[in-house]
Amino acid sequence: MEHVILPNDNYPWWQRYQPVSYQLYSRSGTPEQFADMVRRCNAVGVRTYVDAVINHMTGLGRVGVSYGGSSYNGDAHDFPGVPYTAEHFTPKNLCPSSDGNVNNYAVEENVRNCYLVGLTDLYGALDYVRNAVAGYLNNLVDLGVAGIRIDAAKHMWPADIANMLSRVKDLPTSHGFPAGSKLFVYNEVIDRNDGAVTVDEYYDTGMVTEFRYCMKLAWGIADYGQLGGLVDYGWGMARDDRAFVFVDNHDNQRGHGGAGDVITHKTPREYKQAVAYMTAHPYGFAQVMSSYYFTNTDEGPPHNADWSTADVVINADGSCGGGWVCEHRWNVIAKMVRFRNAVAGTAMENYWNNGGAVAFSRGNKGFFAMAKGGSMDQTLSTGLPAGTYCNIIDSCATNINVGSDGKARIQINNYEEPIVAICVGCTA
Ligand code: QV4
Ligand code: CA
Repeated sequence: MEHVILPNDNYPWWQRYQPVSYQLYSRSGTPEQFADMVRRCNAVGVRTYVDAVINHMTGLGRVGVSYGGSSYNGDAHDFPGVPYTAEHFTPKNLCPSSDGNVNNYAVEENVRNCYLVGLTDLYGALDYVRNAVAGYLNNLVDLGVAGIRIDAAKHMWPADIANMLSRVKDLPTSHGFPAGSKLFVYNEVIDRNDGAVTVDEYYDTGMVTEFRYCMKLAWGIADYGQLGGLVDYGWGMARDDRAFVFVDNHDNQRGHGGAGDVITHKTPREYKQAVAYMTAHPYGFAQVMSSYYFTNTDEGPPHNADWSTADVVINADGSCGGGWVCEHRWNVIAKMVRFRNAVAGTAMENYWNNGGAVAFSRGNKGFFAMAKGGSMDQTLSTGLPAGTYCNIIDSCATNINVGSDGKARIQINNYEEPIVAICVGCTA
């Protein structure tokens, strides 16, 4: 959507999180360009998920004109592009904080009724606001968008979100969705057992981000002995069919929300192990991060001379250039996504972990092993039917023979990509 433009801060990435209107003009282009992208992606089976910022509009003090021509004035709470005026923002008397900002995560009303870092907070209880947000979401649905991330859902009342979503129509069959398909929704709730708002409050409005998973996985990659405790319900982690998991995201990879104890592309060897373990493991719905390189944590994506977002450069070997990291194209990560799809619906079995290497099967469809130091040699139960399988990670350069007892000798000798993944029906 239209958002603030901040030339004095060199157009930081986070300017997109200060909405001006729901017109689809942004740093990335025009409504026509967006619609065209979604249409072309749907045609080849690639779905689009939109980061929907619906808790607030711009920060206080922000004044200007956005990409589509809509003006904005944060202090006056005036956003004619929607339009929203002062009456559509959370009444001051509902916010129990001295400066009007979110400053006490132990109090629910403080988290949800106050201004998150000075961002003008929409009053989601109003029919007018619910309708305006639903209008935005329905426009996305009409264009063929498959799902949304609800930004700052932790700062919204679950009942308000539920009401907004109840006004959203089914996904259009004209874009290839089966009749009756609903918008896929995941709620951004940073719950690290550190406040009044918990992930389970959002089970009725979709999936929820599970930030404890990022920490647990980072600890597990540092010390494989801890990997067995990755999913810790005793610690409040979201139930399996609601957990939205990831190794890192755009905030915690650069010290913003939920940062600390997170592995990122900056340590590629560890990162590949973390993504491999996440994708091999059945817990939750997994998201693969794709980044751009940065030195300054405010710095926006690679850009053209006019600061518009630069195209992604694809090198001859399929990797990215021009400042784009493209983790999703890294060999291990792309291959492990194939593994996850091949074993979907199966349980984790035959779990084995000696502190330096870990292995498990996924039902009778796949088997995964990973060695922290780069090598292992163990005979293990694979859960698979007897036969010869090939390691998809090294593009089938090595074979693994599973005997009639379901066991196989698992050897790893690869420092950079110390992983074996075999699955029924998987080839190079
Ligand atoms: C400044 C001062 C405030 C002051 C305000 C008054 O810091 O004290 O009250 O001015 O005018 C930017 C600046 C921030 C500035 C604010 C408002 O960094 O300094 O406040 O704008 O002008 C992203 C960035 C933020 C950025 C925001 C809006 O991370 O730095 O703030 O975009 O541009 C919590 C939440 C969680 C949130 C996380 C970051 O529970 O929901 O913090 N995560 C999501 C997104 C995140 C985004 C937002 C929410 C806001 O993932 O990227 O914040 O939409 O954990
Ligand atoms: Ca709010």
